[in-house]
Amino acid sequence: KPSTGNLPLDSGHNTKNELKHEKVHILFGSHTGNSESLAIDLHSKVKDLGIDAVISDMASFKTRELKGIKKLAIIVSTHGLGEPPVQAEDFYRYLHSNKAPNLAHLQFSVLSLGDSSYIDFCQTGKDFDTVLEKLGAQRIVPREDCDVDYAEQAEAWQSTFLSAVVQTNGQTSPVKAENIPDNPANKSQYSRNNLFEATILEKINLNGQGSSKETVHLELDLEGSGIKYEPGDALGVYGSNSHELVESVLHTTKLAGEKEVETYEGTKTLHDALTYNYELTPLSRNTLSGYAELTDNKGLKKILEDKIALQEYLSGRDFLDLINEVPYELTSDELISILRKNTPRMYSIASAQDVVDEEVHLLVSVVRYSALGRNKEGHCSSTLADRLDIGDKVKVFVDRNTRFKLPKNPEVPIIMVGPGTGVAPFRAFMQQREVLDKKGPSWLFFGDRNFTTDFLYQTEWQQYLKEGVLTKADVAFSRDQDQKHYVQHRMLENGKELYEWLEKGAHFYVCGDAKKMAKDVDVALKQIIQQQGGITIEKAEEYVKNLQIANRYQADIY
Ligand code: 2AM
Repeated sequence: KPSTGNLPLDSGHNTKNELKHEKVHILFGSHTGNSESLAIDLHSKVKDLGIDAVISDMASFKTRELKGIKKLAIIVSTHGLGEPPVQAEDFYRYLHSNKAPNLAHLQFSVLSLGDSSYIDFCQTGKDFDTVLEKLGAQRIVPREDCDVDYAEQAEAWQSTFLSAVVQTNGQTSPVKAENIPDNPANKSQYSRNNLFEATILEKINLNGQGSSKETVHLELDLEGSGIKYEPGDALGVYGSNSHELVESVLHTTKLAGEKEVETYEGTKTLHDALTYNYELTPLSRNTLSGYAELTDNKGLKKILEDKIALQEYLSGRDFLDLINEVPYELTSDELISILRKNTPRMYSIASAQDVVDEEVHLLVSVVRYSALGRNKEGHCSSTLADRLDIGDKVKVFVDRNTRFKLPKNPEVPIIMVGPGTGVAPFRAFMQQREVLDKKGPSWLFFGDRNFTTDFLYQTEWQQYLKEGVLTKADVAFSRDQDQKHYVQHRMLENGKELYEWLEKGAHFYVCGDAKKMAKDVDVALKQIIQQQGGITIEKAEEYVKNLQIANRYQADIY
């Protein structure tokens, strides 16, 4: 049975309560647990209004129940690549299949979470919204598409949804939604709504000289913040734009940096607003579309109509490229109105508090490339690498990930696949297990380009192996020989043993690149199960599906 965390699931058969209102059903499809915590919050708010409510994750929801549901709230996140979270896959497919029922009796609204730096922003939420309407259901309040910093928008949607629920029941008491709860175990005053400024204690480039990569290990001080996190959680970090990029934008737009502008954080100079409050890189779809409207440029509008052309256009471009290519005299207010609000980047935490106490460690891959004749860099990774030093402060918050967690029982075996920065949460896992007397076996698959320069945390893994905290480690250095060696090749070579671990109840974790690596690892896993289990590929897929449902296959991929 799928786990719903610590959530007491309402049976839906509560006949003792004679409520005159229609019951509200809340369905969530969570990727990292944000949709889940918003759903839990909505559930309690509906109940506070004296209205019966049922909450369920999409994976364990029985679709035949749809017939009896009158009011439905869907809270769902979109995977970075525009796909539904694993938890939502089956329900998503069902609604889009020819088995989907007529839903004329149903009123609904969708709250979707996503990241607007991806082209398929909130696609899963949009799809649910469209398909429910197509099946005859009526929208009670419009869908809300939330960006990474979702708190405000989610609160606004919740408030309108609750008002509508009350009104459609013939009751008109005003409804006020309070703040979205943060981590319930976290008694800290700091949250994504009240950022903590952490001091950088340590900063080391882990790659050796001559490496083609730059991967920075950071230690941040949380002292006095009361902030708590668990292995598997991520840290939201706010970056800034480089002085050169801001100056170039000011130069091209011929706007004065000293001019005062109204930002979402009050009045600031344009220079500061462009440095700290808005994003200039990468170019976002919304910024492009805002600029296309302002300039009324036919070429840009055409690009925006075609997904492939858009993807290609946005790739490697930043705002400076755009204003150089399509000149237009922007006012400072226009400029600010089309730029993306500074949005945090999420980094998987690389430490456990049982070991590092009031610190948090991160592993950050520094993004640098050259495109359209200029050197470019990642907004946040270059802030951490170039613009902040030991002793400087950076704004952070903990982003809980309830869907990437060590097994509750520390004796359960774990298999960890984490090439590149994907290894970060596994360092946290090992720290967490290091302090325990009894612990189960653990197996790490790590990969990177070159052994001599890119073996991240090499001595720590060796120490963990020696101490028996880590049972096995297999590494794949892709560029030390002519042929590519990847983590999935190491998995396949060890197929027999890996399958034995799974059969013994091991949890399987994968962290890192979503576009290729995690997909290839998934294919390898299925192949191993098929071969070693002597079953068909369909049965192997079912085996993997069951691992997912049992929360024994967890992915933190980006
Ligand atoms: P490459 O850069 O030589 O292709 C961490 O980035 C490591 O993951 C690198 O060794 C990188 O290899 C490797 N990698 C790239 N694509 C991968 C894939 N599809 N599956 C597994 N590892 C991959």
